[in-house]
Amino acid sequence: MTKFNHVIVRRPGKSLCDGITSAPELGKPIYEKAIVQHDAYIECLKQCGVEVTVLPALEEYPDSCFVEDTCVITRKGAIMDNPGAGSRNGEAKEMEPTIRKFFDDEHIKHIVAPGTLEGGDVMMVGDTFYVGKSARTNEEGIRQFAEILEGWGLKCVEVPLELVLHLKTGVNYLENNNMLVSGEFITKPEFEQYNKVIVPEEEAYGANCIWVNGKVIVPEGYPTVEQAVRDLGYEVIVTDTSEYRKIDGGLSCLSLRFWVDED
Ligand code: CIR
Repeated sequence: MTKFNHVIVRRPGKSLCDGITSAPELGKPIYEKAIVQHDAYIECLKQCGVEVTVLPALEEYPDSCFVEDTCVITRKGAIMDNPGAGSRNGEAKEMEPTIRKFFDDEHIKHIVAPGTLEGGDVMMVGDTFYVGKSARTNEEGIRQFAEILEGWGLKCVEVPLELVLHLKTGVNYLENNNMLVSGEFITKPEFEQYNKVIVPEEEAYGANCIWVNGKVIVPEGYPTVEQAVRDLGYEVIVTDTSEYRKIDGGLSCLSLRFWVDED
């Protein structure tokens, strides 16, 4: 059964306003508001019973608060990503010393060039890892990822993406066989066996919710999604991520959630 006891986040920097975006019409994030939302996000995570490691901002990387894209953490070890976005590539190296506090050499692997992979393209369902082939994650990155997982007795399933940035932009697993799906993911055969909760197009951003120890954190402003998650029987925590949405960031991107055995 999935359970998390640790979460890593990174504070946004003032450079956040220069983050990559596909939606410039939403305007640039406002740093002061982003900080308030980040504080609230950390509080939500704490309510889920995890220890939160808060890393300092990295001004040279405008998108570095989206730590999910730097690393994939499985129950067998951590895989350092090789982010496909040029301006973000160095973020994985910045994350590695923190990952080393939790995992030894033997339990840290790397995706290396010409392979690229961003954690936003990876969705964990038990011991199966769905990975989106996207503009950020390429075939060679997926090949390396699958090989590492196989060595650990874990499974990789490739999902080709057509429209969205990352896999988890449009599909998120809430445990207990429940999956939030929007857009192109509604009909994908890879997800046929799950109890799919269909997110309406006008609330597509709300498909990016996170399950943390039985509670589900839902972005503020997506009432259909919120109600659907409540109807599934979860305790819901709502938080505002509107400043991050302006640069294509959602709830999952803002943290790395994992379990480590402690003695
Ligand atoms: C980017 O384009 O890389 C950032 N502006 C947003 C990253 C979102 N991360 C994610 O979905 N995992």
